[in-house]
Amino acid sequence: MDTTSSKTTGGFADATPGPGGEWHQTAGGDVPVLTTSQGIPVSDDQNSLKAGRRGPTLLEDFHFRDKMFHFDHERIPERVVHARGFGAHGVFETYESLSDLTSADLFQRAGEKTDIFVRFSTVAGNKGSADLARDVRGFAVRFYTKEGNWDLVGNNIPVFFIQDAIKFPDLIHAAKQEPDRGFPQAQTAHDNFWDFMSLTPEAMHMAMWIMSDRTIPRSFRFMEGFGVHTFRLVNAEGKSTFVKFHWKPVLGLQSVVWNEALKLNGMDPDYHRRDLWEAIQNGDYPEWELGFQLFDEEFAERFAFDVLDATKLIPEEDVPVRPVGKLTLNRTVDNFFMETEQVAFQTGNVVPGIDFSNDPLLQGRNFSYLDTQLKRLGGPNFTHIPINTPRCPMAHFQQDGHMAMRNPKGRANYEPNSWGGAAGGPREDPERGFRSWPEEMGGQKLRIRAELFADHYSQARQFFISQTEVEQTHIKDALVFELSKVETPVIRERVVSHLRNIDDDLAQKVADGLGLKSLPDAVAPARAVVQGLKPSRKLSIALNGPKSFKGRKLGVLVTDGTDAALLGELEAAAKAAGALVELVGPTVGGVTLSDGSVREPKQKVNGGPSVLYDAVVLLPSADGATLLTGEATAKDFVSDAFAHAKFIAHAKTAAPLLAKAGVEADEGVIALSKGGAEAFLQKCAALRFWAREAMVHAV
Ligand code: HDE
Repeated sequence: MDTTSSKTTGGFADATPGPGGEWHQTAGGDVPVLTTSQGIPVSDDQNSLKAGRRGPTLLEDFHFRDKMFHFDHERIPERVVHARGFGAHGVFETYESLSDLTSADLFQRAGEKTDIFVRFSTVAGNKGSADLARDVRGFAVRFYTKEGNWDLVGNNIPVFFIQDAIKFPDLIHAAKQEPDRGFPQAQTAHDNFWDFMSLTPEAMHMAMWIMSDRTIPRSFRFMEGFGVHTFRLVNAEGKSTFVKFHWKPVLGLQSVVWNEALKLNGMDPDYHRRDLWEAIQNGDYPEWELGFQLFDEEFAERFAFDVLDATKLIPEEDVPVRPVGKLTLNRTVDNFFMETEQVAFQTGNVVPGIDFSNDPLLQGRNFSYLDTQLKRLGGPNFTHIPINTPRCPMAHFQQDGHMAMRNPKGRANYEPNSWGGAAGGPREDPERGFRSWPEEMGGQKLRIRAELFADHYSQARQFFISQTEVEQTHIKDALVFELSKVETPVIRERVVSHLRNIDDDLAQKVADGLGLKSLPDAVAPARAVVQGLKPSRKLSIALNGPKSFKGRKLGVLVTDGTDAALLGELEAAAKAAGALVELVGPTVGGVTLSDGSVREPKQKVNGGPSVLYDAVVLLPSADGATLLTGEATAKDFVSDAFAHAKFIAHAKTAAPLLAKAGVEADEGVIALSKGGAEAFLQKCAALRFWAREAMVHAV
């Protein structure tokens, strides 16, 4: 089946015309006749076959049985983690030849284009959970290279909770719903999670990241991706270079605020998938640059942390990220299940020129990803599913198994054989084939961790001091929020004991936020905290935001009598800035503007809250504003935008609504008059008027 082109017919995706290019059976024109799954034309799909007018349904009704049997078996197990995800197709373009570093075919030629498929996801929530859960985001990329599939299965956070894959089942059990009650869903604000965390000091660096705004991205389009582990690049001469992979969004980083996330989950649980779908459908293709952080054994030796430890990162100030190519997402899927659900990423999918390191987390993943597909997709032939089929020639002797679509042709199904030439089938090629980098190995078999793995707090502290003041406050608020949901006091206190090794001021503020009577003693660190690590700008979202309002969305409140000229100017300015405008009104049926023209708002005000937008503009007429003062959701539209530190522009006529919402004028609240739209949009590039936040959050 071809998943690369859009279908022109509805119904079953395999509804291809017969050998003569004609439908065998048509219901008129190009409309095919409905058939059973065996191709038998169906005359009546509304009524089952019955004995007599009011009699029982007959077992003989093969059409009913065929339909119901298939429906009964539509579900497959959801992913044990990263169950909720959203995928899209795109292309990766290599900037320049990297043959000095790697023999990977996709990096040999400048301008080389490689098809890719990306799936973004949350980790803990089940398939039907909400997009804005506080959670790590998966950022899994498949490159369909000319020498096989390379899967870079990353996250939007460069470090991980644990150091050894053997702890992964414990971590995930603790994070997901508690087993006796089956809740809470898609959130870490519960006892089991923080119990595990507080008993696992290696998780403290990650704890800082997940309590930061990284776990509530505004959109998949505005977040980074990381391969997390150290990998190896190997060139044609067999020279190896260590590498860490980075994805950087061209539109800059952006997150929402926590109260906004909570509201978004109710108003639009599909907020992230809708955002990506709409951006691609509108031709506003999201882009990321792939970057390499390259280093050698000598750096690895001298670096203060172990490069095989996935709870550590290498600051970009120490090893800069070299951009090597650009990923553009330019096509939505044709079918969610066929592509997004059935895609089977595997960390073990590497191509010649790319190799693993000994990171014990990566080593464990290489087992898990292959193993899990067997359960999820039901058999070993999942590479026969189009989204998983390499887009390069394949030749091997694997055969049979459930749902085999392609068995090798001919007599030879083993090698060596005596059949010779093409009849003998494929042979290995020591030159072109994948060769593992011949690292020296030795020593005893031991269940231990290398010494530097015992450093649990140094980089947690570095992350914290790299944040802006607003971001530090958000981390504190998130910790207080999550731990306030923890019912067992000793767990709350244990977390604070760890925080004391990260930042004493943070520990004190969290203790105050939790109402602790006194500050608990610090946990004794297993290894001395490295002092003097410098802040790294790249670890902050706020310091890596966009340069313009491009790709962002304005919510504009309109009513009958809205100033048409002002709205027109705003829309033109937004278009020029590459931003989207969505109208919100008292009804979706239409509002009549001051010039008599009629516009249909996309949202009714109670379904279009300001949390859906990056900034808002209030353009009601005087009568419209008075009308809206009686509508609680219109008041919320304004008061939420204000509380979430958004830029608010307003016509003079909006004054009653601003008053009703309790808005106090500040530099983020802008009176809009003719000629002012462009300046307002320029201001919006800052995304939030953060100075307001401290004024509206007292506890
Ligand atoms: Fe995963 N992870 N993981 N993970 N992971 C899965 O594979 C696992 C880890 C990541 O969109 C599963 O196909 C182990 C780190 C993403 O389909 C499973 C360990 C990182 C996705 C699995 C980790 C990730 C998964 C579940 C610890 C970032 C979604 C379904 C050693 C670098 C891929 C599946 C998609 C999915 C195992 C840790 C990223 C069970 C054992 C670290 C993006 O195989």
